[in-house]
Amino acid sequence: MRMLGLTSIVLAAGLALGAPLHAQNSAAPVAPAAPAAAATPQSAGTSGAPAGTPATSAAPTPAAVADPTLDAQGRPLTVAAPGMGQPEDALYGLQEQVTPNGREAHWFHNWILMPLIVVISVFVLLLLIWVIIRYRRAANPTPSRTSHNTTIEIIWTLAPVAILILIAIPSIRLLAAQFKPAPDNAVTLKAIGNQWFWSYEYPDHGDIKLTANMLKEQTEVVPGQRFRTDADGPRLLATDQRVVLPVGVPIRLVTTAQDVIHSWAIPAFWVKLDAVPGRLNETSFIIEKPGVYFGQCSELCGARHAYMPIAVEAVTPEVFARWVASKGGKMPSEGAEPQSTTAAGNDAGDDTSNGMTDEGAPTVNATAAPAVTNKPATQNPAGLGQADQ
Ligand SMILES: [Cu+2]
Repeated sequence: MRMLGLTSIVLAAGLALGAPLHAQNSAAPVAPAAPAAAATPQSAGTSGAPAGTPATSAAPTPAAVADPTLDAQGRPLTVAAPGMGQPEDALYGLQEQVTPNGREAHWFHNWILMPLIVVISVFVLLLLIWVIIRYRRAANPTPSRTSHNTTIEIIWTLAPVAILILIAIPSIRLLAAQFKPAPDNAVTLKAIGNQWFWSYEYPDHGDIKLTANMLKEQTEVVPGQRFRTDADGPRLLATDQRVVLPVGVPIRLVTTAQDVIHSWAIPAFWVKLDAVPGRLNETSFIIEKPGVYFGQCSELCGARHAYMPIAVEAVTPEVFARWVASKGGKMPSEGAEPQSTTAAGNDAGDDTSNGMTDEGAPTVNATAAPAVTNKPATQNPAGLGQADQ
């Protein structure tokens, strides 16, 4: 019985390790009814820009193609929908998953781990209650002097082992799937953590660089500056620029950081990947549904850790191609070479080097390259960074 109790403790500990996802779901704020701000200019600092020009912070040239994700005023066309890709009021369990790995993990949690934990916990509880009642001093004045029973000892050793092996099979399969290298036709997104915002690069799509800062509330900005509306997303999760990715296409996510360790996490994608200075971490996923998905930095990284959200807009590959064009980039197929040969010597085992560094330099310490600092944080007070370091 002790072994069984131990097993349930181990399982419970495993569940607790998975708890940050829950915590993130429930701790993230729910969007309050923000004042409608349809008439407010959305692009701070670009008042002179013609209508239709997206308020990009890092676009190298004025784009001839209009950004298909923004309207003429620069507001996002795809409105963040409650119940999809964002925390929900009173949501019990995980967010709806929109990647194959996420769906499998969700199934694993709901149909293997939770039932198993419940059954074992209830079984151990019933045994305890039975022992407490049946063998109390009043009911059992002369206790048995039995100290060994080989049969029961073999059972309570082997049963937990069998249970753990049964869990290990789907668990290791899922673990392997999460770190399976992306295929050659994957879209590479490089996410760079900074104190305290995310910047992004699309190394396979020309020189596209984005900087995403959290959108502040209307009461927190000076008149004329862009602030969050419900169309942008929930409070503390909406960003001034969304990461645009195609659906149905493998995404190769590469993370690194500029200063301290951050973590790029989107609960609906089942993705949480640390962004470590001087290192490149990689994972891959396929988004199955168009929509807007939100996440947060998930590694305690300093004073404004809670204010560096992640917003991803998943669009069809056609819209993605137009978005790339609007940012002055180009699809890999438009280039002189196919994507799989853009980086010299690039192959499946070496694909983190694909575009990560300029001259095919080793990927180690790639963040030392100044190219990462495409733009300072526009909304973070300058003094905070120094004070915290
Ligand atoms: Cu961070």
